[in-house]
Amino acid sequence: MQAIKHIKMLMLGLDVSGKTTILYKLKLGEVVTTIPTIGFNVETVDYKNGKLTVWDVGGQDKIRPLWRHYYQDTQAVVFVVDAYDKGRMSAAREELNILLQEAQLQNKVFLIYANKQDLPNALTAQEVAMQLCVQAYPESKLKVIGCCATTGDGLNEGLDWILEHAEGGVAPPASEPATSSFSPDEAKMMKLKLDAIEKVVTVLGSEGSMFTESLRKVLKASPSSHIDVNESGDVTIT
Ligand SMILES: Nc1nc2c(ncn2[C@@H]2O[C@H](COP(=O)(O)OP(=O)(O)OP(=O)(O)O)[C@@H](O)[C@H]2O)c(=O)[nH]1
Ligand SMILES: [Mg+2]
Repeated sequence: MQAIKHIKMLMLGLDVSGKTTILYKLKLGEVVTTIPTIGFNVETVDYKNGKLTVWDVGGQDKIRPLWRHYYQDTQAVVFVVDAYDKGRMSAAREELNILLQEAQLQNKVFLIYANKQDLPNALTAQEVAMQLCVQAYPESKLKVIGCCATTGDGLNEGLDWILEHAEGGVAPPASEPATSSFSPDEAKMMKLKLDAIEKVVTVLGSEGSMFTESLRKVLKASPSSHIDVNESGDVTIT
């Protein structure tokens, strides 16, 4: 029997690109009605010999500075593009470039889902690759795959590529949302992230506190020190 490969996948991309739809299509095999994600969703997906922890983080521009709080322990970045939204290809390219240059994400594999292939005149995977200027990357590092989250077409092809190319471990990644205990350092880090997120989402209104409440439960975190965060998501603790 093949050993189980544990992979933390971080799914990012502009808002409305289809990340949450992809997450629940993978997890439940169903199309769910989504609302814009404030914060994140996380699910574990069993696929072939992989146990994939898939983090789906909201992509609205106001909350993009928070993406970097999720980089740690990531083995595969899944960048979702709305292939129908030609007007925002350059914005997608800018965000992707930031990720590709990020120190913590060096040596990680990047899967790009060119989503919404069901819509008329959506850009093909090849056209998306051109728009994002990523044709020069070797296929073992970065791959663009056309998909449709609502039918599921192309999604498994992407997971196959990740299973083949992501490093993965035999034990769960440290940040898997287990109900078991975190080490003191991990707990401190998660609390920092939590408070940073909470500060920023206050600008978004009441949805912000709803999601941090559920996050607190998962992390068994409680507020203590004074946390400050600036507009780019930098955190100081006093
Ligand atoms: N036609 C079509 N619509 C899709 C597809 N995938 C997602 N959508 C629709 O696109 C809209 C946005 O989908 P979400 O999954 O909420 O997008 P998201 O990337 O999670 O957005 P944020 O949470 O704001 O970052 C929804 O109305 C989905 O039904 C697809 O493959 N085809
Ligand atoms: Mg979402």
